[in-house]
Amino acid sequence: MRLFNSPAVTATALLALSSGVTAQLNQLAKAAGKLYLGTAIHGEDLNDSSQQKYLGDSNDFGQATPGNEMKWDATEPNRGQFTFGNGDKIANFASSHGQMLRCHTLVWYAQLPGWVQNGNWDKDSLTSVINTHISNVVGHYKGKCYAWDVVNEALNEDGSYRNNPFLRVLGDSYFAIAFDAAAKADPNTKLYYNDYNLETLSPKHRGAVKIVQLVRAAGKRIDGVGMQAHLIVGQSPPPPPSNPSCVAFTELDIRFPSLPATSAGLQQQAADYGAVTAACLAVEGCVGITTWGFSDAHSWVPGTFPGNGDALLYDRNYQKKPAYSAISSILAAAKTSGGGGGGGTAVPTTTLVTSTTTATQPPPATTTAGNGGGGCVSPQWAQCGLERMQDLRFGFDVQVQQ
Ligand code: 9MR
Repeated sequence: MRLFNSPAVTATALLALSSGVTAQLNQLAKAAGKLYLGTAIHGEDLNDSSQQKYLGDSNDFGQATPGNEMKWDATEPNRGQFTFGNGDKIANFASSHGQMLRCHTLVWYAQLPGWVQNGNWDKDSLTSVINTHISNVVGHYKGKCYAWDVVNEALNEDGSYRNNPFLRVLGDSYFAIAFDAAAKADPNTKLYYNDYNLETLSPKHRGAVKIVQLVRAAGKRIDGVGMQAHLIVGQSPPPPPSNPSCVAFTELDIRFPSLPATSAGLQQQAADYGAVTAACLAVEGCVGITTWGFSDAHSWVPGTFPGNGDALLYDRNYQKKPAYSAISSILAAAKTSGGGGGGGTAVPTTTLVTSTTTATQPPPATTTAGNGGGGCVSPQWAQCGLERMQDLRFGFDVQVQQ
């Protein structure tokens, strides 16, 4: 099933390539009005000098997300004992290479230490555990994280809440508890709900809308929704129609369901990457794209989906794949005169590869932000306008409540 209009992407890509695209991905993303193009960095990557060269090149990757090092099992393996060494290495690497940091993640059913998983909690004690965890971890990184994935993967595919220790004890109140704690610990970081399979108007997508509404109805701040975008070559769903719903692609990779990839397959993958890029460009509220790693030599995919793989932008020998060129070309074609402000992109119609991505754009935001009435809380990220989720009408068919 090929849902993207690949020929349009390919034509645009070829056009831009023939005009000679030499700038790198993050440079191009900023010139096209986005805040960043970034990558996940796993701690072990930094022990490998050959990877460091690519991961630290902020012209390509202007933003970093720690793959594992800020998760609960890494930061509070035992109750009240906080360990930040590995997270700090990534935060320091990002900072010394001039990269923004997306911090990941606070409340998640996975990589949750046994003491949380198996504790005999009641509402008060688990609330206290969440508050302590978040205030310490977010507090430790205060001022360093452009965004935090506050709650991760809390939905089943049918849009219902995933069974986890937090839901079992606290019901759906744990969302507001977590977002409130994060907001208090760092008023300037963007607070995201992050999940996979939100890229279509599915029941799960509507579940994410419900979470946004729930948190806001409780009077707490939630700034964005991360679409992880772990996709499959040739099956990548188009972005939601007429709906500038996502505010970031947070873990993008597009895997082959079987290997080796053919050269036609690599072209399809390039088209799919191009289409995701075009989708972000077409949506003013989409601040940036993060790929989950950069090289096919280092990816979570084969370990989780045996036989699948080659999902990233560089091959196993660190050579750029057609996917890299496709992103580069689409971004180059979308270059704006202003650049770098996050949003406000002017996308040539030739790059709007599917009509479904031509969303009704909210007017560019200037002064006030939606943010639960909080105003522009984060001017240093030049991102105030992107807080206007009420304008983004997250969820397409449901107005986000203030
Ligand atoms: O990349 C991470 C990998 O190293 C871990 O083994 C895995 C364990 O859960 O988590 C991976 O990252 C996940 C991310 O935190 C949340 N979305 C799915 C990612 C890929 O599994």
